[in-house]
Amino acid sequence: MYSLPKLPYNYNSLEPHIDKETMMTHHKKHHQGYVNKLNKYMDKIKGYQNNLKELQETIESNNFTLRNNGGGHFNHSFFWKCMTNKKINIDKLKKLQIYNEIIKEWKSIKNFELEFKEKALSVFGSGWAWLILKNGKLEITTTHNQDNPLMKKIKYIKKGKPILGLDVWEHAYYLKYKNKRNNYIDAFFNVINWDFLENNFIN
Ligand code: MN3
Repeated sequence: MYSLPKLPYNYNSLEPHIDKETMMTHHKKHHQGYVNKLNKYMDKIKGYQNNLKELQETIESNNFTLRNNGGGHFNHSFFWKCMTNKKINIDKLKKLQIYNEIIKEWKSIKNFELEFKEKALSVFGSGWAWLILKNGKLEITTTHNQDNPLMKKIKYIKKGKPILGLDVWEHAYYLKYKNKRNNYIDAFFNVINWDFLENNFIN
């Protein structure tokens, strides 16, 4: 069974950038909802373990259940770790391999943020913006709904290893930022967990 991971900080830790109310609803209602639906689905297919034909049919007819809720659980578990309330100082940041790789690709963190923001704003409706590692190179891409760059069988997705992910569903920002996804993305840049990115990049 899948379970809701604990946040690595308190609900109010990311304020003023990401507010407590949004974090609570996002974690306890939205993420929990994906976990519940995923478990319900796993429970359902467990009953079919002795009937392969029925199992196959159930998986195929419930493809979106698995894709949306499995994706939702993975993406949110990843997203919480992309953020932190601990500020990193510039000297330490400059020592990180991910920092130097971003500079190599975009010349400055500002340029990187501009492109990331542009892509995140381009998501129509609900989805995610990602920094991925593809064939040893950093790229920025987006996905719809709860899809992610690890989903191998879905054609439109640019595949790669997620390094950073940003939830741009309205539920991630509407309480504080209303329709201003723009301001939410700027706020997100203040709480990026560079140590987590470094870890994703190296390992
Ligand atoms: Mn979300």
